Amino acid sequence: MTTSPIQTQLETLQTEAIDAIADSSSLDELEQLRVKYLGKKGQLSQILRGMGKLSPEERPAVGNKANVVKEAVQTNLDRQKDRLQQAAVAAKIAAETLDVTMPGVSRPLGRVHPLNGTVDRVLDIFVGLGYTVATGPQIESDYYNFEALNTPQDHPARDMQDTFYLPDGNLLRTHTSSVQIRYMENNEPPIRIIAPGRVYRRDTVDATHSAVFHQVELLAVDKGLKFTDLKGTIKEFLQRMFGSELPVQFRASYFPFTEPSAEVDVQWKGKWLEVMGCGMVDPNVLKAVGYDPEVYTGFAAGFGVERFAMVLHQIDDIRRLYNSDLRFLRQF
Ligand code: 2U9
Repeated sequence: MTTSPIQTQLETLQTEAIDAIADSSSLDELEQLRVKYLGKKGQLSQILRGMGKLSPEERPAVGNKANVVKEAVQTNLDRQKDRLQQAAVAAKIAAETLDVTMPGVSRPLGRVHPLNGTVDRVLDIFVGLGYTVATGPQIESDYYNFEALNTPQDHPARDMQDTFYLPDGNLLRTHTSSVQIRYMENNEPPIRIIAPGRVYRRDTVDATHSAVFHQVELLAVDKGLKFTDLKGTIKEFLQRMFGSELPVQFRASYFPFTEPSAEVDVQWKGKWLEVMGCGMVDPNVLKAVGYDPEVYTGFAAGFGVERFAMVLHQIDDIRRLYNSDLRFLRQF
């Protein structure tokens, strides 16, 4: 029996298809080859369309051959598909491999600034004693910063602290006492509050003065509060802050918003150091917020956070707390 041209075409198709499949490098490419050779409009279908011209005797042999070719191409397609899929998985695994022996990227750990650390400790102590933290605006009116604190326009105490005035007549608060006035206006006694915050004074900057610094002030108002309650609170606070055996002394002083008033010294590294001021809230201050001074008394105290931090950490210049020198800050 002679080989018909169709059989030759089928053999050529098989050889070509198997070579092309072996050379394919992606699943997409492989799918295109399947369509090209075995698809409905593919080469195999086109060749088989020519079978109509064959004699009935020739047809079975050609039909057989066509099936053999189709199966051979399909088997090669399937094998190559498996291979490419495995290669894709292997490539993905290789790309995702994590070398746990590589050195890590070290990220420097931040730390709490000594000023914030000091405020945090102070607030912890007072919150432990039942106080609530209160805050308020840094731009204040004359009323909340001075007038309500028994410091009228012509009061000599206004010369004690020079103030930054704003063009609109408001000012940068010189203490956080304005926070306590606002709090008292909105709350009834008994109150126990602690007001931390930034304050501003027209001071010439030197090793112990800054035009911007931080204060903490405390205020308690209740029936029957006495100077001894103030002394006990302050002493307890200072001993928790500096050490339980710390010697503390109170010296008579003057502030417009407290009467009587005192300054508080602690014995630290062999010397008496002034660390804060305090006193019984002046009846005029209680009146200004609508509290009856015949019914309620109060005590208050205030101190500079920078000064506390400097004493606690033996810092010699207040400016070190502001210039963000990491060699300095890393020590805390
Ligand atoms: C109200 C009534 C009274 C707060 C007080 C001081 C004494 C005091 C200074 C310490 C160093 C400020 O940072 S500093 O310059 N403060 O000596 N402060 S009594 O008295 C108040 C507060 C609020 C309503």
